Amino acid sequence: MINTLLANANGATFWLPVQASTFAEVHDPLFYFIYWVCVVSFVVVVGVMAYFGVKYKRKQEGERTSGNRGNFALEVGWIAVPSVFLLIIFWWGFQGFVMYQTPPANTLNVRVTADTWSWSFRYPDGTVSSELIVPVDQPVRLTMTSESGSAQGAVIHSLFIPAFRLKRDVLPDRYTVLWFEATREGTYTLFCTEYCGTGHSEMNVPVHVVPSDEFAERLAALDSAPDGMTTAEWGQQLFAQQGCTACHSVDGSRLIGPTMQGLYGSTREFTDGSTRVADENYLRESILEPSALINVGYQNVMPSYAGRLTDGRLDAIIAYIESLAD
Ligand SMILES: [Cu+2]
Repeated sequence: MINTLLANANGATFWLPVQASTFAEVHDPLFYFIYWVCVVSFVVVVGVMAYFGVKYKRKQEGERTSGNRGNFALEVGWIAVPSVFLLIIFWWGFQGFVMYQTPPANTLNVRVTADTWSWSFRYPDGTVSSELIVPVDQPVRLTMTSESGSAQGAVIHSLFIPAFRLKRDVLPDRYTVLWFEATREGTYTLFCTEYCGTGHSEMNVPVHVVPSDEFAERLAALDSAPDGMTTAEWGQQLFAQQGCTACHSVDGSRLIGPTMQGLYGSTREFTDGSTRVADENYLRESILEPSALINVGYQNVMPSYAGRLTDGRLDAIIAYIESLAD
């Protein structure tokens, strides 16, 4: 088959990305079944139409059309044959739907929070990550919700991992559940696939599928700077990964929130009339409880990052903001 010829060793084809989960193995044959049914139907219908168009074209004035009033067997045929194909597609798809809806026992349970505009993944041991890290060949269950703690936060997102053939909406004030079993080590991309505002395009994060025996190590490493990186450099990376750049510039330009350039050590004026010098404690409080003090000229739209950053990561982000002082 043409698709087999085009397929890479990792299962990717012209139409579909790499196959990295058990769902991909169920989904892809059905996709190609529907695809080829459509191709064949198209060729037959358009072919017959073109042939008849030429064959029955009126060739001279006064030529009369056939008196044919119908063909019962033909009509039964063109109702019955497509119906059989539709039932096959329904039954096949329904099997996949049931599989999709029923997580097995003994899953690794990850809580997912979508925010404006970042993801956080919380593991059973309390570790929080902005990228999804999962062990290979183990079922993972995602319990997802959209953060509605801030004025702009209550929007619908949608989690999409094409390599896993996985997609479901992430809604405020309720949980939606997804599960998958990754079958191939590597790094894939997780997208937000529901337009959710200014920073929507910032919501692409890597999904790391790692060997089971490295998984615990990878989670533990989330709380310290990668090798060869200073704390402030790590903070810069986290600042981008956490989606902070969607609202805070680092070059002095004005976005939704104040710029980080020259912020540390400056005197801030707040909407309640008070002022305060931006020191480490102010930065920490502003990240964890952003609605407590609102800078004059700005709005109360930032979501709280409490519980979404480990202390090590929070320190790194603060170190980065300090490095941007004048
Ligand atoms: Cu989103």
